[in-house]
Amino acid sequence: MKKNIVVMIPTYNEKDNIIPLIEEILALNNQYNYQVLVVDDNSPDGTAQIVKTKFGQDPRVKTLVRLKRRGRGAAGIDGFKAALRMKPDFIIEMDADFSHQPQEIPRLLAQADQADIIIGSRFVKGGQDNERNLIRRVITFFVRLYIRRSFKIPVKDVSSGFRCFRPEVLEALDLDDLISVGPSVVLETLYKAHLLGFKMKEVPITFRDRARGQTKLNFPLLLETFVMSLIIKERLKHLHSIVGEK
Ligand SMILES: Nc1nc2c(ncn2[C@@H]2O[C@H](COP(=O)(O)OP(=O)(O)O)[C@@H](O)[C@H]2O)c(=O)[nH]1
Ligand SMILES: [Mg+2]
Repeated sequence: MKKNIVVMIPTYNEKDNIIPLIEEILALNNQYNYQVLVVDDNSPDGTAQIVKTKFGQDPRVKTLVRLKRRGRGAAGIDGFKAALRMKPDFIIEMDADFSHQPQEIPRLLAQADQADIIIGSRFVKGGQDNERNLIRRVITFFVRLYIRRSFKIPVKDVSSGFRCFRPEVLEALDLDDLISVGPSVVLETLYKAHLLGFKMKEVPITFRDRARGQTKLNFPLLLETFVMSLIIKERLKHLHSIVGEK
């Protein structure tokens, strides 16, 4: 029996990326049954409508349109809940902008039995960060340094949003209890999973510069993410003592 894979993709104004991205995912080798779940925050550029027009009749493509609480984190949390209802064997999350390459999905899945979370990593041997923007690379460098020092998660690419989860992990995270609205969700899920004792494995990926459209990351969002990281650490302290006692 082929395994069912749900690829969950949060989108905001990705009209020029989303159709070719979905097409590449559906064209991947047929060792798995792929379903794509687009989680769109009612993008003004019509991303969700474009997906519905192109794939409305295709049972492999679902669109979740969120009207409230815009944000990468809230979208990801709602997306994971919807993905779990699709009864997958594994759930992949990835960005819509081709920074994460569809053809690398099978490489994550090939390791999926080896750990609870497989992380597409820029910073293990064989991984690459082809982000051209120097400022972005500097930000990533310091974000990683801070998170690795402060949270001590045994992972090199702690801010990677290209990951494969066993459904049991997402269930155990208690998605309703997560507080991230923005990008801090990547850290919140990873940190909580680590504290709950789930095992992680990194697989090298080549991260590419955004192909089309614009990043939604800006200075206020970065600041929000930092403040959220402090709150998340404080909130999960009780789990930390549990892990510490093991
Ligand atoms: N649903 C939703 N998706 C978002 C939001 N902000 C960013 N995204 C998506 O999250 C992914 C990563 O965002 P991006 O802007 O590329 O961030 P960057 O890679 O850190 O520059 C992309 O697929 C975006 O379309 C949001 O507010 N809502
Ligand atoms: Mg991006």
